[in-house]
Amino acid sequence: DHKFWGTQPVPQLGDEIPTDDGPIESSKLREEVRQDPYPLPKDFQWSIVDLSDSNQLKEVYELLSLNYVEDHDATFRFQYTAEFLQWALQPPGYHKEWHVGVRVTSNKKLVGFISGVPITLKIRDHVVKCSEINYLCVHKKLRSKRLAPVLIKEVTRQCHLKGIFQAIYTAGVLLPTPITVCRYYHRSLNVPKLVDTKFTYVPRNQTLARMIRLQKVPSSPHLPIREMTEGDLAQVANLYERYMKRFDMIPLMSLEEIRHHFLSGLGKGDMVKGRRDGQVVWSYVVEDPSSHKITDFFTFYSLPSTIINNPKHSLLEAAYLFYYASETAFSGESEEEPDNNLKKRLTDLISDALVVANEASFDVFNALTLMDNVPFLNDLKFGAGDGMLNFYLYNWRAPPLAGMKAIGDRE
Ligand code: YNC
Ligand code: MG
Repeated sequence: DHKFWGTQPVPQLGDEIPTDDGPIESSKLREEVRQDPYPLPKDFQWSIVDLSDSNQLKEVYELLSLNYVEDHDATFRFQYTAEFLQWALQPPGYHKEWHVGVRVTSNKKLVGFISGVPITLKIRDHVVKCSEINYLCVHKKLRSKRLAPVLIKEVTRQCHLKGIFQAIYTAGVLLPTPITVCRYYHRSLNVPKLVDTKFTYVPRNQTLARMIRLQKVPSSPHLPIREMTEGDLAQVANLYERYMKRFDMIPLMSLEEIRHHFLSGLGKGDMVKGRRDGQVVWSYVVEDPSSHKITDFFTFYSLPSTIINNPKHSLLEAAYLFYYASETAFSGESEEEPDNNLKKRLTDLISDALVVANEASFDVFNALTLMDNVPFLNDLKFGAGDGMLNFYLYNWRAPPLAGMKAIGDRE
């Protein structure tokens, strides 16, 4: 039983499966929204965090790097970088009021955080202005004191004050009630390190040498890929928009948003070991050599994890598949399921993403069972992980989405 979630406008466990889409409760006028912050337990205070201030950015980075999501047996913990957090939390139209912190009143130490960013979702036939909620975190010493519900209610109030009444969020934990669920898949790049850190293991009847040989990534790409540039954006935005029509729940992105997600966060300076200093996102296009038309693109981002208590390695360098698209989707017979041509093309395209990630010294490449991923995951030697990612909508009732027909996100 969910003392908090039972009070919220989300589909409750055991409710009938909805047959149509729409809000659960209606929007309020600005003056009907609660004007004062929710009360915190004594000794704590609210604090809007200004992420343009490098000191405050560092405080969020430190809170998360010590207290954020760990895997089930506490071997790995996400270590979002400061550059990543700026990229993820300051997209076009962001509101600093949606970066909500909790501090200890006496010494001002940051001990709690939750964030929202604006996102326009298309959910089947509905276009819904939402917030995307992420980075909910309470310091390990303050767990199980019901601080999380207060953080959630406060960020909800801040969204309401900006006229936003729906949200999307993801979590590994099961809450009332997912709209879809995806599994994480992992493609090993640095096999010896993944074995050393127990991310993966050498199965019986297998040797490390054989595993390394089997997982070897080609040294050059199949397709004529190059880094995406500013001049590609109009074509990339157009291809993104048309390709994403294949799926039931997608973010609609303006040119500005495309630019932010794919071309900010490229880092500065020269390439060292396949990356620039502070690089968060990798974006590549395939340009047709004769027509100069952009026919495909892929993007992935860097999200390292701390390796907890390992004598030899302290950081797992993981790349996560983000968005991609291919014109091949429009030349086949079916516009829905990936036909064989599209499946072949995506296999080549994402195989090239593996080449780039390997050159950039990533240890592992991760992807979820969404979009058109499932058909190429096996061919490209991804293995099923034990992590699941549940997708949730706040204050939006909708029939469940078919597996993999949902968007990606940055968890
Ligand atoms: C979670 N991840 O069920 P009930 S994901 C939502 N998301 O409530 P307490 C969660 N709710 O069941 P603790 C949740 N985890 O009694 C727990 N809950 O109704 C619920 N971990 O609160 C839980 N980050 O304060 C229960 O728990 C209630 O001290 C218990 O704090 C929880 O960012 C947490 O995994 C997660 O830092 C903060 O464990 C803490 O344990 C922690 O006693 C490590 O809380 C980091 C971690 C979560 C990552 C994420 C998405 C968050 C979405 C929040 C919901 C947004 C709703 C939409 C709002 C905007 C609306 C508009 C418009
Ligand atoms: Mg708590």
